[in-house]
Amino acid sequence: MPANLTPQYHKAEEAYRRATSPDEELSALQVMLREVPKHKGTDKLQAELKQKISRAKEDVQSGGKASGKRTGYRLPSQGAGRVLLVGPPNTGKSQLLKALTRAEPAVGDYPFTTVEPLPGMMLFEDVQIQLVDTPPITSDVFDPVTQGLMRGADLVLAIADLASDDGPFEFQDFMAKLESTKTRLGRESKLDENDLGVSYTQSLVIFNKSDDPNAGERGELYEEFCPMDLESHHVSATTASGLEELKQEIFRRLDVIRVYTKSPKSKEPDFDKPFTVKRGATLLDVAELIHHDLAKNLKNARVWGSQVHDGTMVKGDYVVSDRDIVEIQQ
Ligand SMILES: Nc1nc2c(ncn2[C@@H]2O[C@H](COP(=O)(O)OP(=O)(O)OP(=O)(O)O)[C@@H](O)[C@H]2O)c(=O)[nH]1
Ligand SMILES: [Mg+2]
Repeated sequence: MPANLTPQYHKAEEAYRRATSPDEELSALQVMLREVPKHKGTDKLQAELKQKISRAKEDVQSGGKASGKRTGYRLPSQGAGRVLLVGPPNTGKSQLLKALTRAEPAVGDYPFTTVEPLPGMMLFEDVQIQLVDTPPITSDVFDPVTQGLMRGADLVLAIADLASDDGPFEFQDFMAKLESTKTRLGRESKLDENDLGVSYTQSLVIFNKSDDPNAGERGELYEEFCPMDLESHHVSATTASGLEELKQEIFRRLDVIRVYTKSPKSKEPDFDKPFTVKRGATLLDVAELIHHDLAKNLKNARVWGSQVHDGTMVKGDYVVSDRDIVEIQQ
């Protein structure tokens, strides 16, 4: 990927990776082409973008039939980020959703219990995070809805089964299936440098059913038959072992920080529900979350937090820190 691409380019690239309709793809690609620096070093990228734009235009005209890939399926986003549970059948994806949220998915000791995505909210400290359970992926099936959700997720948890001897082989099939598509697991979320159509979403492997008496040996089988370049965690959805650590890791991976607001009229901040923004976001981004007009009319704010003296006066470009309290003045 050429250096010195603008922040707008990277933002559009992210939108392209997450696009669920031809319209969204086309508008993201058009921004990418507009933003790419025009010189010899980017000739290849420009050509690829132009080609993708003409294909996306065909797709828009045919209502998505030209590629048949995008579904336009939408699941409303909620909370500080979306975490998708995927994997081979019967590994305990639904049981994990049940253990981590208040959702009540069907859990069954047979494959293909889950037939459609089901969201639930997980509370970590005072932050709500959306988890989404999905139907299983095998060498035969990887439905386009799950594919779209994977591309759009902030984090994917690939669930592996430590209680079945078939586990490592089914996981192998699952990984091979992903490799045969353009939607893959990665150490970080990005588009492939050599093929912009291939999307990686940051992922963790979760070895579930660690309560099984033979879990240790099966773990070794995974290492032998299915080596993976991804970080992993061992948990049990039924005994809850490892789940607290998993929650912490999920929060860490979302890379969000929380900000509490305080009205100039009241003495106490509102600690009930923090606003969450990506690390590196500014006060202006926080104001935008609260209300568009607040961002438009933003002049100053006072901040209480770990990186500033109490009540420091700041402007919209102030980079917020975790657990900052801000009092916005218009
Ligand atoms: N011993 C043990 N069994 C578990 C654990 N988690 C799930 N199970 C069992 O594994 C079986 C499958 O669980 P599900 O949650 O339905 O699995 P799934 O991955 O959602 O399955 P599909 O929807 O078919 O893909 C059920 O019988 C669960 O009770 C665990 O941590 N330990
Ligand atoms: Mg299920």
